[in-house]
Amino acid sequence: MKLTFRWYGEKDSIPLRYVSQIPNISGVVTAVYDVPVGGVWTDEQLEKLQRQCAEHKLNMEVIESIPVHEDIKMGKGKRDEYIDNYCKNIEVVARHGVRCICYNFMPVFDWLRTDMYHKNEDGSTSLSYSYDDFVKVDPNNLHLPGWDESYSPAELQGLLKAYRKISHEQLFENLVYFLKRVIPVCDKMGVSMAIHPDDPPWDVFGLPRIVSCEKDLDAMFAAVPSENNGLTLCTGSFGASKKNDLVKMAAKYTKQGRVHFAHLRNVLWTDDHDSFCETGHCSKHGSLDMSAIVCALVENGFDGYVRPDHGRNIFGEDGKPGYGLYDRALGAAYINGLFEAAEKCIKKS
Ligand code: DNO
Repeated sequence: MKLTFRWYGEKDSIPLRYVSQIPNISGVVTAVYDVPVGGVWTDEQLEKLQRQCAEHKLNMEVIESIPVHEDIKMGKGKRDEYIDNYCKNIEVVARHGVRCICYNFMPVFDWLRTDMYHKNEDGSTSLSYSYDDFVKVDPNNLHLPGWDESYSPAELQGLLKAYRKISHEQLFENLVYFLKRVIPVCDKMGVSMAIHPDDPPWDVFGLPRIVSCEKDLDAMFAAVPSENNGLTLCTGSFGASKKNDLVKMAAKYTKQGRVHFAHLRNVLWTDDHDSFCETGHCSKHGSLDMSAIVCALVENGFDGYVRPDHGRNIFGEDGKPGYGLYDRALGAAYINGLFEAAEKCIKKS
């Protein structure tokens, strides 16, 4: 595995000189943040990012994300133009050493939580999702933590309305349409697409979601068979649903050569509905068996990129929720330990 760490560019409160001190780190996962969704990234922007990373002996082989324009997801008029731009972006990042692109196909909302500062007993805070709080949210008057600033209320209502006409089947067709155009470019450039699962993995506000479980992934891989049509195995996203068996999924999709990137984090299911809280990375603290997941990756020959995903805010840090330094660095150390143990045990046997 190649250990990486997400870096939000120059605006990130965590400098690259700190990232480079994480044991066994190989590179950063980053993106161009100042081009609107659907726009084209430039060689200069990529060169600059690559140079900044190289100054700290970090590579830049993973982009998270090149976002997909809503017109592509909705199959609207300008989608071909936006797909052309997407293909240009694949080419430009590939020219600068990128080998893996993480993206998602969730309508309107990417990840969704009801609390960004859930207080844990030990005084740390983490992201959480409470079913009881979620059902109280009025979709006509949305105020969601972390999302209020992303769209104006009118834009949001417009989007929600437009999606009412789009079924799961239609959204899936639009995904396949997109992949049939971009995957050949990836094949040519030697880059993999790694779709990020729905987070959480179920429909929200009546919006269809189509990357939530094995059945969804099987359909997607069958429709576009190239191995460059792959997956970001985000344990915390899939793992928020009790129906997903992460150990089985890790084994199955690694064996198929589909897992190009893994986001490793743990979640604790907190009730019989779908509530969950993000915890420290160790198996003991959450509902997922992180060690068994890593074993499944290693046993099946995983050699992709890994990053510690969302950490809590600990040690008094007031970091971007999910993306502080300390708990993600502890997560990285834990992940290193799990991989070393699994790799050595497997070699011995
Ligand atoms: C949340 C992240 C996601 C992810 C996108 C990829 O912290 O895991 O926002 O970057 O879904 O497109």
